[in-house]
Amino acid sequence: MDVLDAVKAPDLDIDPFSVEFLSDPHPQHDRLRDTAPIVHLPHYGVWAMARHAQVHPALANWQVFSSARGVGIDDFAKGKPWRPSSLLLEIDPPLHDRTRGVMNRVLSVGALRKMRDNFAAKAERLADELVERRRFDAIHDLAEVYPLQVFPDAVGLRPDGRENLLPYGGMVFNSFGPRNALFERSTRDCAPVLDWIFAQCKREALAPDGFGASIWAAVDAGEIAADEAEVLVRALLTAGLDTTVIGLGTTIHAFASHPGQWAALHADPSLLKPSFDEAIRWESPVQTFFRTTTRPTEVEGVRLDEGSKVLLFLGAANRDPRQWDDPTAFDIRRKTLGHVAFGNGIHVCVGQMVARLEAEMMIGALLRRVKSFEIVAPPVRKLNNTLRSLASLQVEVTPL
Ligand code: QZP
Repeated sequence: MDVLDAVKAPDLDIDPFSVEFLSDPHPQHDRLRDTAPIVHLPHYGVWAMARHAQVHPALANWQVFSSARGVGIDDFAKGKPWRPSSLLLEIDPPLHDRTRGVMNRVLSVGALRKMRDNFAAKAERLADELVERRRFDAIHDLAEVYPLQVFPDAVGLRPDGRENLLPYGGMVFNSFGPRNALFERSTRDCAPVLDWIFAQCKREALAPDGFGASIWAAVDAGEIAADEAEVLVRALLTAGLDTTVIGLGTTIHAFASHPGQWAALHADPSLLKPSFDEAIRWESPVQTFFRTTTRPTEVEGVRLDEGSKVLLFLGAANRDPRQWDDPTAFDIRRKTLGHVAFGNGIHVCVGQMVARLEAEMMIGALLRRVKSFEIVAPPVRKLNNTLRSLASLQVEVTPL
């Protein structure tokens, strides 16, 4: 397009990291999507895309929409990242493909097969205990418990200190946003948490049979260096807990607030696995990520300079009425192909098989015991610059 024809992205005077926005993002997502295919947020000097037709292809176009300058609001080209940058998330090919190749193998279906029995046994036991109690907090007593019972063992972490894992994730996901009160509060006393996390990434700290040891085996195979192995173990510890805790919590919230869908799952248990995709489409645990343009580009006639930060609204794309029929409905029979809750393209979630296995085991264990859920107190939200989650969801179950 001729530069004279270039259109200007409309300004939207919103702060997507404010308490107001994060407490109730959906009306703001409508505004973002309905205003234009790409908008400018003058509050931060960044651009934003919230329609599926722009978000999905931008995620696939790493050549232009790069991750290497950070997937948060900070531009690594202009300042030091909050933590040493990731060799997986905050990097592009060719380097990315070498580390990603290792992680693809570490988290492959074959590697997961040997975890399956333990994941199942832990889910059955927890479901027994909770259904026995009738009333419990589906977040505090279930979603925040089950992943911590299975994932750290799968990685090969020592038993003590695991209480540092969720706070660490909370910090990192807040650090993708601006230095607001959410960020400051979660990172205020971070030193002991960071010390523990970094110590667990060392070879000596990891059991010989877990995901962590598999990463270190790639050092012996000459695929990665020792300092790279540490950063990849850190990626597991960052990406593997909060996300699956929220994925489980969201799935239970979806079913508890849509009793007809739980009945539909009872009627057709083959919908168990698809229902997890629908839950994370409906309320995406990871709401946003930034990319940075590697060169001047154009989106629907809008010129972006090289080095533009672009905020991609995954959660809004997953509810775009231009893409989905009745997008606010939680419908486990829906075809969810193309949802971006796990991203899209080369950075698509490498741990998604672990998340899917946890959900299949835990929701399946509940399905065999619970006839219906009743939400007995207003759900309480937990705010984070990147994650959409609940702090509490009090439920009462009716056993089968
Ligand atoms: C976090 C890393 C939802 C994802 C962005 C989670 C995530 C993935 C990778 C890393 C961190 O490589 O450190």
